[in-house]
Amino acid sequence: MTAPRAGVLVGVSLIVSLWFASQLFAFDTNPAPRPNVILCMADDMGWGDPGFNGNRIIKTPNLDDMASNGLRFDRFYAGAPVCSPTRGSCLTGRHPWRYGVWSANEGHLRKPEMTLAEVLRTHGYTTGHFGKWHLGTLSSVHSGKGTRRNPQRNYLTPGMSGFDEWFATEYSVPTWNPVQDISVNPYYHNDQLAKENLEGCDSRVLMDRAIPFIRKAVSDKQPFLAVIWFHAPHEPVVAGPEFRRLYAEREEGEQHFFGAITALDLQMGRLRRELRELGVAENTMLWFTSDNGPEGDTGDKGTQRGSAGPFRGRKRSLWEGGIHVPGLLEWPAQIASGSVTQVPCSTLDYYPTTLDVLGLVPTDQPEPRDGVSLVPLFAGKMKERPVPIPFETPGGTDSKATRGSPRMALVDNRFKLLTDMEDDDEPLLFDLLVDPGESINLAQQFPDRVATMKNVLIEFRESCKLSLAGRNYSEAFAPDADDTHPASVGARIKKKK
Ligand SMILES: [Ca+2]
Repeated sequence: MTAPRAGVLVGVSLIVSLWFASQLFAFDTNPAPRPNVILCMADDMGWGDPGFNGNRIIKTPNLDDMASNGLRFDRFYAGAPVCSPTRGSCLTGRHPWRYGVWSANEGHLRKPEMTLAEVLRTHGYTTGHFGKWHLGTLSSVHSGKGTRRNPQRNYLTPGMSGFDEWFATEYSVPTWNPVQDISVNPYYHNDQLAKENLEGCDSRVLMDRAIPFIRKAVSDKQPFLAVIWFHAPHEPVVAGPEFRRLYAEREEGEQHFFGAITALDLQMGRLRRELRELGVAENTMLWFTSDNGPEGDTGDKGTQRGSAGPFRGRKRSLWEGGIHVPGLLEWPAQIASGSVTQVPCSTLDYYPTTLDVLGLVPTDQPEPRDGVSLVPLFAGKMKERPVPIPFETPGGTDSKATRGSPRMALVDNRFKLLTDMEDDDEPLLFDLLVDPGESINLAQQFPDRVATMKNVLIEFRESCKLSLAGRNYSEAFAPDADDTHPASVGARIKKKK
């Protein structure tokens, strides 16, 4: 898609979305029973992969139905262009560079960080985590990553992060027959090695554990938080025969990739049906997103078939294709069907939004938070995002790590700045409303805007360094050698290339 054509489409849908915003949002500010919260996330699903974002090949009927029954975010951002840091942003509302989760399989969710599960549990919720974890090792003496991952330093399970029940892997597994070698990267169920019901579709395997957790919560009349992080469609992408058959006319790599997404979609349909049958669908906030853009450099080989839609770049880059991901919220009690928004929103917003919905203001949470509450958006009162969304990832324009994108970015309601933050840097400024493909650099045209946005990033980076040093915690915290901000150590960046 060329940039001008995309610009026209964005313009038209902006008008439509503003109409929806004024007509269809109906947030009820009266106290209601505490909603259940389910955070669902695909792994490496591109913005252009689901049907609700225009894909006409990959079958996602359940996600499409969820989109038409709830709120579709047309500008939803993952907290980072790779797995682990985005996952940290979901659970804390804080940028992952505040606590040393620089990239995939690096760092861990520090104990003094307060997670959404910890807050909700202290307010009567039961909490469960199902699927990929990626925020720490699940054993203090073993990581399947071998010498690249210190299991003792990074030992941090969902159970240590506020989850009552958890069924999780440390990192990615095949999307079919997920446990290839139980001694390398197993599923754990509450600290115990899982040994049963691990065959076939991984999306079903993990939903087989999430659904009994939800049933029990409903039976116990307890509100619940369920975090459901699918492994699909991350590599190794394998679809079972019944899913490959749906795409029999396609190349083998496509059969697996498309089939793995349809298998995930089937489980989303199963989950939504279960919520209806249990009578809790009405007041459950059911979120769906992806942790970063699609894998691969070109998307045209093997099983790396994800689509970034009209956007430039893919996973690992701070181009839109790396961070601009599918976003949905279904919550019939508060969100009218057919709602659409183009206000930029982020996985950073889950935490502050949930606390705002419940009217919770914990006194002991680390500040600052980088996300915002979306409750005003639900109420039709948030026409623009009040603060921009900051990004930083290891690499830079000359690095393979970011596939040629600069290492920092700032997204506001209209503009996006990308910069390496070097003295001889040539910053990039794009008007995302007319140029979502990031092809026309406006930096020389708007030097004041560039300077203002760069200053926000400078302040953000300094703030992250204070967080990293433990300054946001009420308890004493001693950072170790791995807690060094990458921008402070030039050699570390070069090593990552
Ligand atoms: Ca990922």
